[in-house]
Parts: sequence; structure tokens; C-alpha cells
Amino acid sequence: MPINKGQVGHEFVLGSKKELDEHAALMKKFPDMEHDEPYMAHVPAGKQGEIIWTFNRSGEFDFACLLPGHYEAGMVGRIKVVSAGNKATAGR
Ligand SMILES: [Cu+2]
Repeated sequence: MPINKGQVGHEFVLGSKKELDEHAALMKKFPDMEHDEPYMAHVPAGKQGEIIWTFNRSGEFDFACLLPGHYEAGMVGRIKVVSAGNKATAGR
């Protein structure tokens, strides 16, 4: 569950590196674009968000904050999904 302890809003978007790159480029062109999809959460400062996502295969998956400037500043991370025992870990 993403918790935003900072002073500005962030978003949590799950996707492949390619999708995240494309979406980040789009958001640079249209900074006011708004969307709400099951694979993303918009988290205002001081709030927390929630995503319920079932991974149907193991592997490494990327997530990022795609707000203009944030992605470029390195707000990315990777989720490693392991099939045995339903263990999932998130890290940078
Ligand atoms: Cu951000």
C-alpha cells in the first residue's frame, strides 16, 4: 500500500518499463491529463492509496510515479513476484 509521507502528490503506476516510458512521455506533453485505472493510484500528500492487483505469473514488474519530473528524478521501483508460496517483495 503506497503511503505518501511527502509534501506533494505522487502516483503509483504499475507497468512494464516500456509502458511506463511511454506514459511518462505522454504526461510530459499533457501534464494535466487525468486517468484512473486499476493499475494506478494517485496519492495526495499525507494520504495513502491502495491497489489490489493479482499477478498471474511470476517475474519482475516495474512501478513508477509518472508525474512530470518525478519519473526522471528516479521515482521507480521493481516488484519481484515469486510463484512458490505467494511471496512478493517490493524494492527500489
Ligand atoms: Cu512522484
